[in-house]
Amino acid sequence: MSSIDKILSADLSSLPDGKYYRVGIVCSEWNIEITTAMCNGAIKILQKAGVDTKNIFVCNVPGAFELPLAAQKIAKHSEIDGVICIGCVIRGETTHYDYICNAAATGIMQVGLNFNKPIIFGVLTTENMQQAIDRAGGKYGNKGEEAAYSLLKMLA
Ligand code: INI
Repeated sequence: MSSIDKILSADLSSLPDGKYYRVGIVCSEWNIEITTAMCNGAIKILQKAGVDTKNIFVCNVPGAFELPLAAQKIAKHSEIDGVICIGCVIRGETTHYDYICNAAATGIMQVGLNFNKPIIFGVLTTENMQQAIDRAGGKYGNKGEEAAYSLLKMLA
């Protein structure tokens, strides 16, 4: 069973119709193999839902800490319906991890509340690289796909 089947309980017809949506994706470059896999997963689900490829706007930021500002810049455009923020923070040996995770989570939520639009938290916060691999197309699915599904549900 693919990860999308797991998310949707094998009912692919339950994806909301995304034909008229315009979506931003902000993808962090830290742990780029992971975030690229998640970003591709998100795009795949948006396209499967009918979102026109020309209505998916992807931009990159250096790290998860920068996700809220970029999401805000995209969300302020009235024609954008929602934004997916994708990142991967892997715990190191300092509290740096906590600061980045907290800032990203709080900032992303704040942008959604400020603009009254869904801004999706597609950020992996893991103990190690293996846990990230497992969630970026591995044994626990692809959290980028789930982020896109969450956005579509919120828009619907
Ligand atoms: N950014 C991440 O997205 N993931 C990480 O694992 C990470 N680590 O480990 O430090 C990380 N740091 C960079 C941070 O997001 C900012 O880009 C940087 O602090 C500049 O503001």
